Amino acid sequence: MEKAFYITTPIYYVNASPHIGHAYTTIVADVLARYHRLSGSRTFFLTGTDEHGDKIAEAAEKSGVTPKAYADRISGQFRDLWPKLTITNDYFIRTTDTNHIETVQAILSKVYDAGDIYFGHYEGYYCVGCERFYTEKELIDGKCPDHQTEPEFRKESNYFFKMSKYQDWLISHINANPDFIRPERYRNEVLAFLREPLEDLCISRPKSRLSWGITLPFDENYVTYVWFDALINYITGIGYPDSDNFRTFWPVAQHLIAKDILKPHGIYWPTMLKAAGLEPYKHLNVHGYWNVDQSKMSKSLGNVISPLELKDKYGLDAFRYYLLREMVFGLDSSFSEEGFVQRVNAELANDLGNLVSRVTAMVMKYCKGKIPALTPEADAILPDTAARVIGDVEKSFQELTFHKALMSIWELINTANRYIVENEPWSLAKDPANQDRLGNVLYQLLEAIRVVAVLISPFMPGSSGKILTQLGITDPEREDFKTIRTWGGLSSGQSLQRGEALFPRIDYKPDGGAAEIKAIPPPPPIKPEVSYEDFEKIDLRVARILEAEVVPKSAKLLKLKIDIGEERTIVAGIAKDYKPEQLVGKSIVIVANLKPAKLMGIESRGMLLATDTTAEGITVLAFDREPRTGAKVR
Ligand code: ME8
Repeated sequence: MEKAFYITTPIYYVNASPHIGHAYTTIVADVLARYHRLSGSRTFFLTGTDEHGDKIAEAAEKSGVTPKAYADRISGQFRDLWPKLTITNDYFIRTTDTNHIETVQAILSKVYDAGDIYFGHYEGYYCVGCERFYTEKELIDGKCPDHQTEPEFRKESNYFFKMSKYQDWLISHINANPDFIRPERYRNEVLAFLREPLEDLCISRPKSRLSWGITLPFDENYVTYVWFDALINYITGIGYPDSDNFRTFWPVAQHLIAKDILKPHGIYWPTMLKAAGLEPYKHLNVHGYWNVDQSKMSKSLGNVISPLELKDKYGLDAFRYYLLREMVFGLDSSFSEEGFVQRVNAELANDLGNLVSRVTAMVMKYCKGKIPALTPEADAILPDTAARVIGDVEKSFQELTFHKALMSIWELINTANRYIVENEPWSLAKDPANQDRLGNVLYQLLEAIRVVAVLISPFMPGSSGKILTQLGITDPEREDFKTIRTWGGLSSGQSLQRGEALFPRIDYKPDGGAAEIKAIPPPPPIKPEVSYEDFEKIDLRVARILEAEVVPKSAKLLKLKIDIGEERTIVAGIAKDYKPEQLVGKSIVIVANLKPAKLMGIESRGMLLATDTTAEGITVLAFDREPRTGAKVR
């Protein structure tokens, strides 16, 4: 049977312009869709906009336009943004589209006719930002935990969906399908909600208060509650009820969301589907928040970062790479422009960019720009690493551990970079007797680059295409997850097409300026092995910095008073990268049994651990949670 893959993003509210939170979810969906296409699956990727409800009506009123005019404008911003981020959605749905309105009414009629909708009275706390009622228990200090605003108290007669009737079914479905909601922490969160009795869901709003919505098919004085309307987009978008797409894709549906909308997706939606006689979706994939200064990035908090600005400043592929490499899917991440630049310089410009430019330059120089021959006595290291990495990347895609997929790909890149250092093609080139060996080494490197180019293609489609073109591949589209399984796919004799640098190095200036700077040499090769006993001779300890001051007349040195269970003074050459006040209170790691040394007349009893000078300067080793001072580090 043909493999099929269906991925959706949330449909975004049209009350605010897109920021990197929206861009992240949509790029993740795009990476997945591209991967599944490259693996030979029939794929459908849906995104769109959520346009009804109080929130949009309020935003439109503030702007002095009709809700529809307002929705048209912001929906257009989302629709225009996606091609600029090379998003390959198959369809863009709007909840104001006629086919969606008809589908919502059809589902409402079905559930109503089945007796699962009744008329009743409700009062409770409503957060307009979330467009939902909160129980008192869910509020923190009386406020919505997401928007940090006080919800409105509302009393209304309305229609209700008998959600409570499906509580037991939902619990058993989640228990029987451990990866229905993933990662596991969110499955547990939904199960925790379900430990309390589920209330029925209020699914209407009286037109006397809100007219911007889809009229109920059984009472024209009411419009549909925006979540009951919005969730149904996932079936409208693939042609519910009787299209070929619906039959192919609904059984494999996967939704992608952030944790803010876990409850509607984890509870309302599966029970709505059950009541409408439809199968539940296959997976709900939930990610964390992009934070800025510890707070969720959101329009209401006024701390948004624009995806287009970043893309224009640093390039699209660098932006896509950073988002997917930095965030561990499921956990929160902090956005930092400085961190972004560090990754681009170290991982893209240095590791990947230099690999491609060094290898292609050597083929130009030593092989007249033509791909050399692969001889039978080829080394195993690169094909073996490539085969393992391809397997690891595929596994990471199944588990949605995108950062791990990229780390695996970088293992192959770094192995290739080491292979250059170990085999010194420039030395082989000097001896005519070594020409076969030289050709072989360069062929292996070019093949590794071909595999890397295909593996990165879901993440960085533009750069992948450029690399494949540089390798002289005339039809890059034909390369996929199948063609890289055979080592030796490059045709000997084919000419390379050298291009410009893939990822120019960025000189980061916190005031917002960015310029290219000179290349810094790559890190030295790994040193020879040592035994565990030898390693154990070095006593590493957690130290807390008590005081820090500049060493007079020295540009590089700082004098640090530290606590490792006893007080000591150490001197560290980090003054160019750290100000004394940034260090006080920090926990670091020191070598506690290094022979004391005098630096500028001060005795240093120990040495702190930090990176060599890199393009980003020196980075001191620190902890991700507070360790015990003096603890041994191994
Ligand atoms: O909730 N970090 O729309 P919305 C990560 N219309 N992702 C973020 C984010 C952040 N700081 N901020 C937003 C809605 N997102 C409803 C959805 S679906 C039937 C209806 C992303 O515009 C993330 O995907 O508030 C989150 O779930 C979504 O935007 C919320 O978008």
